[in-house]
Amino acid sequence: MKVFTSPKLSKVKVTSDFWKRYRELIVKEVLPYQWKVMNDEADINIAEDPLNNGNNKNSHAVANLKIAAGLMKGHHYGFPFQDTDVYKWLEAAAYSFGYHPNPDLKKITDNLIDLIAKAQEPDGYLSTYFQIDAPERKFKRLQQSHELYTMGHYIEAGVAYYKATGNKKALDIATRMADCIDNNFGLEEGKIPGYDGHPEIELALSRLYEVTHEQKYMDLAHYFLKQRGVDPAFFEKQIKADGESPDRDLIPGMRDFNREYYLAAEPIKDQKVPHGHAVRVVYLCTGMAYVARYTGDKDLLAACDRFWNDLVKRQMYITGNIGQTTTGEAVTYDYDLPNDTDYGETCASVGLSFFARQMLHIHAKGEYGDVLEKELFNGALSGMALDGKHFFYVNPLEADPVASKGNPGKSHIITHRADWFGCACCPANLARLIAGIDQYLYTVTDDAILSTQFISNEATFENDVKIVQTNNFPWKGDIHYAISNPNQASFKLGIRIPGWSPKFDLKVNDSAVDIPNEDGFVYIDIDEATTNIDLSLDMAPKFMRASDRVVADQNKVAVQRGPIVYAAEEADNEKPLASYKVETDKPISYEYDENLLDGVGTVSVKAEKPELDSVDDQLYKPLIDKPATQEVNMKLVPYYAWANQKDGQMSVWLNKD
Ligand code: FUB
Ligand code: ZN
Repeated sequence: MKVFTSPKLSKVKVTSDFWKRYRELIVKEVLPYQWKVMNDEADINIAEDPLNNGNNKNSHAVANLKIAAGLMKGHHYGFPFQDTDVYKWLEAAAYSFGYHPNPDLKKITDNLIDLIAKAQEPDGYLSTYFQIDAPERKFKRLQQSHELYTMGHYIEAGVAYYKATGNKKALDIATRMADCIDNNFGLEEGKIPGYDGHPEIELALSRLYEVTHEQKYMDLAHYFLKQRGVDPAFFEKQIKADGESPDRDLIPGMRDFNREYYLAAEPIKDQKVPHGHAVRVVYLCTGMAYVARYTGDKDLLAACDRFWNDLVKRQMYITGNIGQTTTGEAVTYDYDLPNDTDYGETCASVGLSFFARQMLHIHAKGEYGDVLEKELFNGALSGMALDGKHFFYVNPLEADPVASKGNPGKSHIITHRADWFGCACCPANLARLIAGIDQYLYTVTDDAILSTQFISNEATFENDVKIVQTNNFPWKGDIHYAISNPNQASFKLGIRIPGWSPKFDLKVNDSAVDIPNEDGFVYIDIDEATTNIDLSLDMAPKFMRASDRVVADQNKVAVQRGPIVYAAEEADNEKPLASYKVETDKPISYEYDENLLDGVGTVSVKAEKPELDSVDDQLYKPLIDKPATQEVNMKLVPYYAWANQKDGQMSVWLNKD
């Protein structure tokens, strides 16, 4: 019997035109712009952020670090987790060096590492809010403090920076932080038997473990996951001890959310479905998946599967966005998927991408690659404008500037991307996802290399194995793989068959082959010196419907072609968009327009459009008085690119005939 052993992955170079444009944008626009903003040197309007209550102060994120380092005088400004904007940016910069070496930027980031090292306390602690303004309250109000979340974000950045540049100081800061946390948390006498209100440290410690191979970091991550919810009153007890008066709150209103909101009402193994704040959910899930993978903890593994199923099968928008309500930026309940009041935070999509990537390591199932692809090409990507300098925090599926202005219940929905936010967690989070996209293309298991995404790339593996994938995805579905294997190693290549293309044609060395689809992958045995594979996917545009349990999408259709979900905009279709009735029995046409929105495939559907009632008409009338209608074309653009034309209504789900 042949033995298949997967060669280890060494490097992936992204060659996709679609992603090369975004990744160059990260280097040329996004990173410089965000650095300016965080140094308070950009001319921006934060007051536009509806969640910022008209406050137009600058970011102050770098200044906070300077004050903590003793290089500047002043108070902390911003959220207690303001430092994390800088760390996510640093992580994105680290990934960008992998495809775009940039000595000028590297000077800035090396100096930033020095600054962070100066700001760090001798015992490894670093959270500038507490260092500057509340040193006596360290680790005393973990429900709200975000201290472990903040340090976790540095740990992720430090690991990434060390891996990209070899800068040992960057890693030392991370290990010293992790050691500080290890010294303070745990069930031993004198330690805090708790965890952070915002999960993140679990995934960060797992990444630290991957690079240091220090078991204590995995054990600490495991501790946080096992301990969560064991004492459901942990946060309340801390608040009691730290001072119950609401003035003692670090973030007003945070104490009003219940234990479920913090995923801490009971141990994770007993939690049936994820509750609460969407980003907390997906960060926790990512940490659970890492730790389950490295420890084999069956309870955690079962929780990963449960949470995944609930989120993806019952609470995820067709664009991949999650979080249905602005109240607490939270998930709500199964099949509750309102389109015009949803939240769909960019960070939640980034976090779901992390979770999907980890689940691919646990089970070789195409559905994780499907969700990852959905985020990359829709829900996460919509978080940034084509210019790289404007961002969405909230990603609705239906929007109307008039409603956002006139209805307070919709004021969180903005119809053009903002310069920045008072709580600016999303912009750099998306930057790190895009800059690090090369890490999402392959999953190497013991017996197979899984190619999970159709993003052109050249990947080198141990034993001189090279896989070159070429295509013009997402616009075309012809995917070519050229595999060079000069030492004739034996391994399996698993190629994902996307859920949206159950029909596909596959050729190996020009001969058609009929290989079964196993859980979303086809496996090809590779042992020749060269192998060529051609996969043709079904790129016909399709009308999609939601489960009929979703009240908000009853009698509505969306259009999807390949992984791209489409949206109608007022810029292309006379409003109101809700008045059109799409004729689903008529064909959908597709056209690639290189001059629109930096080059996009657009689709066009036929629809009936009624003449609008006069404003002087009665508001209600007998159904029999039907208005005259005419057949029109509706033009749709990819959801990720919406709000890059003139401001106006947008809708993903369209009424049907
Ligand atoms: O609480 C820290 C971050 O701020 C969360 O992850 C985001 O949802 C925003 O609330
Ligand atoms: Zn965010």
